[in-house]
Amino acid sequence: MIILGRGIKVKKILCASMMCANFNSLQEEVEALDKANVDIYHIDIMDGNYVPNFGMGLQDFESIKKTTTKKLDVHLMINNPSQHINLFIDKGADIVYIHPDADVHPARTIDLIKVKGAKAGIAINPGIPISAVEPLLNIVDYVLIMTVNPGFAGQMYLSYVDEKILKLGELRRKRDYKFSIMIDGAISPDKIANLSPKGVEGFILGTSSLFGKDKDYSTIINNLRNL
Ligand code: S6P
Ligand code: MG
Repeated sequence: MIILGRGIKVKKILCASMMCANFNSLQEEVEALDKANVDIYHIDIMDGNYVPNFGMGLQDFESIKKTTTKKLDVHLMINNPSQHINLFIDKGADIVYIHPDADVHPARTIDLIKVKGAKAGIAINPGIPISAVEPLLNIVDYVLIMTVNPGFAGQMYLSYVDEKILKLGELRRKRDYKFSIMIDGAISPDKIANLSPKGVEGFILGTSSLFGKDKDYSTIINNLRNL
């Protein structure tokens, strides 16, 4: 179900970007997001090296995992991710995203993730073309297109990435690839409304659409689903 006529809703995968949550009450945050029926918890892991910031850690991951039965993804913004994927999969990560440019053997790491029983995704930075990762498209479950440079929440959406998103959708149609297209970075309601009918299934929701608003999560998620 990808391109549909007026009035028919396209199914969306709505992911809560937990680095934007209120850490003073993480458990309540997860309970409210569960109630709002988000699909996936998105956990940003950073090493202060691949990106100039530190994100969430293993303990945050574990704490969220304990509170929900929903899926957790880990977005590994770290160098040499293959060295650390066991850590997260053993603690219950359902989806692991690596940045292929951070890994000497990304294809091997993707296989490793799948052998360990998780779904594998690649995250593509704004400055990286689809052609650079084309051989991997056949073996991944998810492609996460970064619409900001990775490392920080609250940045500006980089519109030049739109062309790449559409190109990836086209390539998937042509070659019948099976991955889902996800987008991450400054995802506002209008981006969701615009890109959902164009083949993007998944949206990482941070400060641009979910957190720090004056509405409750259930109302927000419901509105986003109905866009
Ligand atoms: C950025 C990270 C993202 C952010 C998310 C925040 O490096 O991978 O997942 O947490 O983009 O959303 P927003 O709406 O504040 O940009
Ligand atoms: Mg992310």
